[in-house]
Amino acid sequence: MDTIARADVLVTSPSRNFVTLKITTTDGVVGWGDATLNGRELAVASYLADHVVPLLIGRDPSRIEDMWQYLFKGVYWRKGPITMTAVAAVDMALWDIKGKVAGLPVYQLLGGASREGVLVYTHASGSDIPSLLDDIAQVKEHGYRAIRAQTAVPGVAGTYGVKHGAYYEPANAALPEEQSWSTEAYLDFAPRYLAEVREKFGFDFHLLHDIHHRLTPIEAARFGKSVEDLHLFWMEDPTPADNQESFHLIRQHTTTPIAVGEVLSSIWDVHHLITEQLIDYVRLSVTHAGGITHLRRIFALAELYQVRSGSHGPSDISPIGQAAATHLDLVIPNFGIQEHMGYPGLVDEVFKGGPTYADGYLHPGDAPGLGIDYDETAAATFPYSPKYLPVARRLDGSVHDW
Ligand code: CS2
Ligand code: MG
Repeated sequence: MDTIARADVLVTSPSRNFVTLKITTTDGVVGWGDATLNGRELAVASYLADHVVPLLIGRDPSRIEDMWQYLFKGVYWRKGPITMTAVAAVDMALWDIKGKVAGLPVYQLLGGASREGVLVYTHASGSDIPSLLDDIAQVKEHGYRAIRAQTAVPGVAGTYGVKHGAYYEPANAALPEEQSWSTEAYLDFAPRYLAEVREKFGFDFHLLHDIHHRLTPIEAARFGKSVEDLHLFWMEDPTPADNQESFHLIRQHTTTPIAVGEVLSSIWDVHHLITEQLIDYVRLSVTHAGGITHLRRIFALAELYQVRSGSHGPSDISPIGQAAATHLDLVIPNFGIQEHMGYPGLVDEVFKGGPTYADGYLHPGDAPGLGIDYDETAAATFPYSPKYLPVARRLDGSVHDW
């Protein structure tokens, strides 16, 4: 019987940090899993190397569900982003191996394609309204049918979501940068710039906006109401979802669709949001929510309540995680949209292959497994470099939600 012969945890930083799990079987089949958790990369690397790798050796790589249960229930300390990212990496690597052994792409193992391609949204941003409008024009030229729009807020230094140079990367400093925040300025400005976007470009594309947990429920309700005639595809993370109940308040006031999930990692973090129909899109990622096995279960629950998927796909999920997401997206009946932020140039020196983009859609391709490779020699030339997400402070100096 083919068993797991070894597992290696690899950390590389081609412009930003990525953690990768490589599982090798006694038959020499290699599976890749993404274990990247922005700003906490080494915690997941240690969890895997110190506590998970020793458990894998000698096990049957074909028993994906059993391995998932073993690593989730068997460890006693379940859930949480570190654990669920580590479990996700093992899960992804085992699906990759299963596909390679079967000679089939993972989406075929999951039930086959339900659609021709995966609708994606990408980012546009600007330091002011004219530069946002220019950025949207450029993004539209690349064929994107869905665009997330963010602009710096006047009087607020370092607003979330705005590029500094050619590329937007929120984890930008060896110690967390401190940025400022004013809810009043944001609530006054954001609806106005989103209205200008619709005025200039019309309604024939999906417009998204990320609030990044900055509002209270009643503020989010006011925001949602004020942009209703702009027909946003969604407002993302209007308020922190630690208290799932609080979304009832937002729902009572606005029909603007709501997307939540990027900082959450298990079905228990979203089950109330889903079963009470408090959100329209569930945005957990394969990488942070226990892999294909667990995210598929979350999407199946969501389907019963007409909640669609909208998976998180920023540059801090590696191309392996993005490939795994694309396979799942192609199959599930309640797919909504997939984030496709793209990567800075050096990343494709390490990660080879993966989904292809054309005309607003991604496709995972038909190579066996996840369809992506990792160049270990290239990766070794990019050593880990600590990079943290910023911290937000209100104008009076107190800490705000990031
Ligand atoms: C985000 C991210 O993609 C998104 O919607 O909110 O940019 C997020 O800030 C990072 O993934 C944090 O790790
Ligand atoms: Mg977001």
